[in-house]
Amino acid sequence: MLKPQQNEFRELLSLDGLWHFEVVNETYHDDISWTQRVSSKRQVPVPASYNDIFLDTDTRDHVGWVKYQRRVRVPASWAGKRYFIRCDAATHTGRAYINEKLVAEHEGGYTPFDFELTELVNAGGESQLTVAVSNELTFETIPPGKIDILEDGRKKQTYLHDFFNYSGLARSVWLYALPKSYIADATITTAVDWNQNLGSIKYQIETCSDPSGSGTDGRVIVKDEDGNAIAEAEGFHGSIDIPNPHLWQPGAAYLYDVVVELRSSSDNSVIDHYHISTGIRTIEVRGAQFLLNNRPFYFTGFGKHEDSPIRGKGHDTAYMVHDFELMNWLGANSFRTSHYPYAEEVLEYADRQGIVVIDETAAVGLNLGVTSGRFGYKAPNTWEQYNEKTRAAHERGIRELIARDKNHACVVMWSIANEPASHEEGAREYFEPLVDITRKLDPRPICFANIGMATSEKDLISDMFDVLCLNRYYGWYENCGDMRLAETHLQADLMSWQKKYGKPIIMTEYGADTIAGLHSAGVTPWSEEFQAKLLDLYHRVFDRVDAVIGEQVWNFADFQTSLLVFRVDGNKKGIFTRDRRPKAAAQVLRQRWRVQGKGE
Ligand code: GCB
Repeated sequence: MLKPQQNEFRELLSLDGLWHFEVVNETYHDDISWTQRVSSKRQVPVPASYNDIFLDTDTRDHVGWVKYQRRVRVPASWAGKRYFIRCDAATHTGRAYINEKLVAEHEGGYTPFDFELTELVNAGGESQLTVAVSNELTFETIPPGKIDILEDGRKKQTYLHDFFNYSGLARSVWLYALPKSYIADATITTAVDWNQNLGSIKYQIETCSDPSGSGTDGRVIVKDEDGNAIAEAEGFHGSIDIPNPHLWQPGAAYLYDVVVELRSSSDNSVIDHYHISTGIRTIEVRGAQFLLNNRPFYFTGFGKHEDSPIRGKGHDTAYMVHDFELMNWLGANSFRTSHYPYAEEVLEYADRQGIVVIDETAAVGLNLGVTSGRFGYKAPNTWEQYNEKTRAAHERGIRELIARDKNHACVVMWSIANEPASHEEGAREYFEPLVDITRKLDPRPICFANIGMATSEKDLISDMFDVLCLNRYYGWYENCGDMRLAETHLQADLMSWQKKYGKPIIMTEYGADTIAGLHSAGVTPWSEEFQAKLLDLYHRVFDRVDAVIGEQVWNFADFQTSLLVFRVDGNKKGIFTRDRRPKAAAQVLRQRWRVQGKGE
């Protein structure tokens, strides 16, 4: 699961660019057609969701498979190495073929998969790479969805989240080479003994050995930010002391370079190495406080989305850096990767910038009551509709998220679901094993984002989690436009959680849809004034409730949704428009977080 790197032992080539592209017609199913040559007349950029690239709605709203194809040449100089391809994401199911051979299949649209080419293509040789991608969501996938057949025979995908089901190869694809014996995985955890001001870096290395090669040893070297080696240790696992550590702090990141080495036992020569940027910091939930480096931390920031015009969920470095600049301008110190794991580059950048991340799985929409409530019919019990396969997919999602992101200093908590039906019978049985698995995999605190209908009296699972993350829409979905009722209800709600659990509370969603440029002296919903005033109201209430240790506004920017009568070209709860222009509410946040220093 280690992200590929380039160094003197490892090679890395990008396969990004234009790929040949075809929407798969439902009628072909035999194996040959999957790998037939795709015409070069239609090409699509990678990385990008394909939906908004073209102008026809048949492509945009296609339900099922599409094919991406290109030629891949393995450099002749890679002879004697092992080489692989990695798709950083294929949303939601990916199948890879080398020439006619199926070589990989992966479910889960936001985590990577790799496959080996060594035995299939000679160094110096060329082959055809086809990646088929399906966007279908069912009751057995995460996130879940449902496919109906329309009266004219077309498939229609519905799902239980509002963001648009962007599909395709939205992240990079890589060709990379490793030495025959290599470092397969490394897990780093850090601790600090506050009495002695002594930091420690614990490590565990997994290797993959060449059966015909000599034995191997592990070694770890820690370098400071200036590149000076300051400590080292021998062995595949151990702990390294760092006296007077330079801490990774929110807003002031410091990253040690942990160099993991694989050496030959016979002559001690280095066979492979891998660099892990490591921040030394501690995380602890104590009573109703969230301690970062032994000091109470207050989260300010957003629920975000990977979403931008034209490229959909395609990773874009320019948007990423600009988004972080905007967050910094407001004084935001954190965000949640609502509602799926984001591109790894985003976490690397958050590590570097000292931005705190709540890292979420793609388990959004495990709640049949949400839409039915809105349309006024009674939904069946959620947990009777989902089954063991849903839970297995959810478990895989948790495992892959933690395997991918465990070494990031920025990740301070795992969110294992957004707005599940935590108040319906069966929720506890569904979540208990998932909580156990998450805790076994990693020591970080865990949470899920709670929906308003699962009140403190009705919710059945919150005692199993470390932090209460609440999504609330008083003044918008409830008591729309009524600021007085919104304030009373919000306060009563927060107080009831504080009283019942005594755990820290983060408001992980609050906000109102707002049309940029719509103004109203009477402060009516949808206007910029209303959004600004509503945020003020929430902040007043947060400051009255001791257990509230964070506020993340919904959403950082406007984003595209599926077609719904109450969404005009998307969800407009952004503090920024989709092209990142600030609405008036940005000044409310800037005043509170940057000028008054809430969260510092
Ligand atoms: C929610 C969801 C989020 C939606 C938001 C809204 O509770 O968690 O995904 O976008 O409400 O604006 O409706």
